Amino acid sequence: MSSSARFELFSYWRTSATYRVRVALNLKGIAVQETNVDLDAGEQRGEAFLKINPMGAIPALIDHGPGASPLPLTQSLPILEFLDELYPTPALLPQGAHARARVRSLAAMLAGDTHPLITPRVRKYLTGTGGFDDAAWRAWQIQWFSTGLRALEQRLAQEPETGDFCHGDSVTMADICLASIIVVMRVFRIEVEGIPTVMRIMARCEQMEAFAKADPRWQAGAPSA
Ligand SMILES: N[C@@H](CCC(=O)N[C@@H](CS)C(=O)NCC(=O)O)C(=O)O
Repeated sequence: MSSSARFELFSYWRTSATYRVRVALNLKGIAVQETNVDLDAGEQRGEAFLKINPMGAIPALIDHGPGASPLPLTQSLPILEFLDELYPTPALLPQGAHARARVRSLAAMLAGDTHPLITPRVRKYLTGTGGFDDAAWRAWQIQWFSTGLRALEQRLAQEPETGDFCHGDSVTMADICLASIIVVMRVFRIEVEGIPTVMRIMARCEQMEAFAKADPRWQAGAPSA
């Protein structure tokens, strides 16, 4: 890595999980050197990258700081928690055990139960072995984006802890996950109807530079960049 940045992020312009890490780094003002892994060319399944993450998925984060472990960190939510522990301000989790569990639960609905279903590896399997054509794949994407976001909408609309953001009036990792799904839906030109609270919070997030700068459209390698 040639840059003097402490962190190296293995990334690709349009990925949802990498976007989460980008937003967290931006919120905390942490410099990063990005190393491109071309998902469309299948680089995530190449021998070199599988040494970094045997799961063949990004993000992966390496801490090149003095005395830091050289082992790459993977999985966006543990990476967010790692950054939050190293750089506590602004906090990505609220105070209080119940509040923290709520935020982690909202985040997991999207990062754990929604996003993995629409990843390139699932697409590769369904359109190869599974016999899906493009229309069936698109219907699949719409099905799982809708299921996750409508369940999230129901919770956000009903639970009194919801504020300007998913939890109160400060950004948490739940907002980062919410935005990470909407930005990637835009890349695929998919819209889900009937999620007004989700879209209100998305608009609020996008007023913040940390989110705006992380948008897939502005990343190196994006079609318009
Ligand atoms: N649960 C993981 C998901 C990682 C993941 O699936 N990343 C996608 C990009 S958003 C990927 O690299 N996919 C490669 C593939 O599916 O082949 C996380 O949150 O980091």
